[in-house]
Amino acid sequence: MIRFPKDFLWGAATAAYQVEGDNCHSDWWHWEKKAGKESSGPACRHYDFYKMDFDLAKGLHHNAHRLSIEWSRVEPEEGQFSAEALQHYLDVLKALRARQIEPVVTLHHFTNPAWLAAKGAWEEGKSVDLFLRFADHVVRALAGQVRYWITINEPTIYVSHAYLFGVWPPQAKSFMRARRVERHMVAAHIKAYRLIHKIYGEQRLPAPAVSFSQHMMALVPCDKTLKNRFAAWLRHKWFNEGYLDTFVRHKALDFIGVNYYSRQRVDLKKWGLRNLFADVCEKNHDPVAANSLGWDIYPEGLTQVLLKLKKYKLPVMITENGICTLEDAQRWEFIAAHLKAIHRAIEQGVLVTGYLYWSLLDNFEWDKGFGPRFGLIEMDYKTHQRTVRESAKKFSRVCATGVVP
Ligand code: IFM
Repeated sequence: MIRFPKDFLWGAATAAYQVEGDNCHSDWWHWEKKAGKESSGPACRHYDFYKMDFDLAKGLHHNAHRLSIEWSRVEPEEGQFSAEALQHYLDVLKALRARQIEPVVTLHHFTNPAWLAAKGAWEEGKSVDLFLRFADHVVRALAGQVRYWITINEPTIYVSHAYLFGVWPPQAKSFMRARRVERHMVAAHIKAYRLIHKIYGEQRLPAPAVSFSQHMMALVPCDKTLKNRFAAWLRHKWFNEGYLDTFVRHKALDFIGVNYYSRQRVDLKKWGLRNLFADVCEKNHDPVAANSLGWDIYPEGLTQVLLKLKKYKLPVMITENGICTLEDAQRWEFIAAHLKAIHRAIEQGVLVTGYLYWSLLDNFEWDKGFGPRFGLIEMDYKTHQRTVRESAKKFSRVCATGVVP
């Protein structure tokens, strides 16, 4: 039996575009149609049904919930801020508070307003100021309800998918463009961090806790050769720790948000920048179970990455961890194994403060559409009926007691 600390945050995470539905002013809305991808359409209709979803979360003993603010709803046209959208998000946060659920609020989770995308999105130098203006409106309106802020979700994933691999809008494959976007996102986080603290000071609110969510992978050399050990080390530095090091240097993190899903087995094919960052082992040695998207399930990797965060001397919140599967029993096994992995890191001195499962609901998995099922709650996309899965009920016992059987 494993017992977690008393004040631990337990819950689940979502992102606006993936659950709300009808985000027609977003760049993704236009891109998914242009690229012939599955359309997000009404998604889970969470924009309308958020109270019902929070009742379900409350019933499952969640005491925390991560959500994101859709920039394109708050600022559908450049410089025009929607009082109605801001009021909506205020109502959403009050609905969480009324249920004693602590909100964790993300400002940027992959999507941009279509007007920003038309200007070149984050490639554009002005994107930093435009993001800050948006953040200023949102934080001033919502500060009274929020303690935990995530400025940007998974910048490494956003930059690599949109600007290196070319699978997300704007489908670029350019190292130079990726670097520009990365530079702007780094500046945006640092400035947003300071802005959020400033607004809380002005509003005489207790200090907020501000971070970003870092997608971390266990990067494991596929054999003991020096080249693969070196490549795995370098990739860890770049992929897992690049942003972290910069933000820590600028004193722009109050905690570390970790999104963890899987491992990558590093097998360097030849010496080249692309190879160093992308080569993976294709041999079927050391096989493990995988989720329905083929990602290796590797709970021990979570202990490994958490232990590597010890040097930053900051609290860590697991802002995402989850599995897409059609076998719900596998979901509970996944959760239990990862909670044990987190506990092992806590025992070794890592201060982990919360666990937010990805995701509360089945939802729109970006270019993969609605196929992957990550939810604690099953979604019938025709009727929008919600059904609580058995894994959710098992996880709810952990949320209620802090004990993993
Ligand atoms: O659905 C995504 C989420 O938007 C960001 N983190 C990973 C999840 C699963 O792919």
